[in-house]
Amino acid sequence: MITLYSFGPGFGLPDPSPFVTKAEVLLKMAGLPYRADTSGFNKAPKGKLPYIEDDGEIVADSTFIRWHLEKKYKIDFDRGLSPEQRAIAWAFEKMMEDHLYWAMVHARWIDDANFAKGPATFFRGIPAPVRPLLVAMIRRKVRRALHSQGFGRHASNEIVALGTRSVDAAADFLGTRPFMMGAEPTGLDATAFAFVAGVLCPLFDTPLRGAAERHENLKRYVGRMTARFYPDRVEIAGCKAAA
Ligand SMILES: N[C@@H](CCC(=O)N[C@@H](CS)C(=O)NCC(=O)O)C(=O)O
Repeated sequence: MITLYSFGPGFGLPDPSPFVTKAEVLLKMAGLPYRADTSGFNKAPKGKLPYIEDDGEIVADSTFIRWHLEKKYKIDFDRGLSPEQRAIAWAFEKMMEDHLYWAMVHARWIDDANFAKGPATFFRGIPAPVRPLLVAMIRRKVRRALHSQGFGRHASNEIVALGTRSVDAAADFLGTRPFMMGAEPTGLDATAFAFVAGVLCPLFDTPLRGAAERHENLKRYVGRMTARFYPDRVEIAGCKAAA
């Protein structure tokens, strides 16, 4: 059976990491049995989650996980899409993963109140005497990552403006379709669901959440994906499960 190394449910989301949620939804879409293991972060081959172990083979990174599933299990997550649609799906996926993601990281990790409600809770298990030092060190690492990527050099309102443009683009593209690329879910939906739910997460007070909440179609979309892939959940990110 495939093992998905994850952080485990958090913030009311299937996983605090949109990349882990994406990998989990891909496994659900594929109909492959898997188990989640939350003890793998220290052994993560690229220092990040998710990664999977499949019959002794380790595959790290959500996109490589997707390609592994497609190759090994002869799945085409973009079944029925034209080359042009596949190109659009790839572009939207990477917009969320490599652009919107950083606006999300900024909202969760840099804003003090959001940090206290969210990421700070990851460190609850660390002995109290060393916790403040460790938390400060990891937060500094995230700040440096934001700076290297570039978003961290902008003012907060500029970061929100960039993130909002991506949220609006996703909403405008989805339009009245049930799923991002049409009537049925495709690979992009694993990513879009994970990121839109992450942005809508009611735990965090962020202008970016406000931007997403203005799009009724995005909220219904998260509810639709919840009904399809997390049938035991009544809601995710404040979006009621409904087909
Ligand atoms: N490109 C990777 C990104 C994964 C990623 O950024 N994971 C984050 C959580 S959202 C992580 O594990 N960060 C830990 C760290 O950087 O120390 C993927 O698609 O899987």
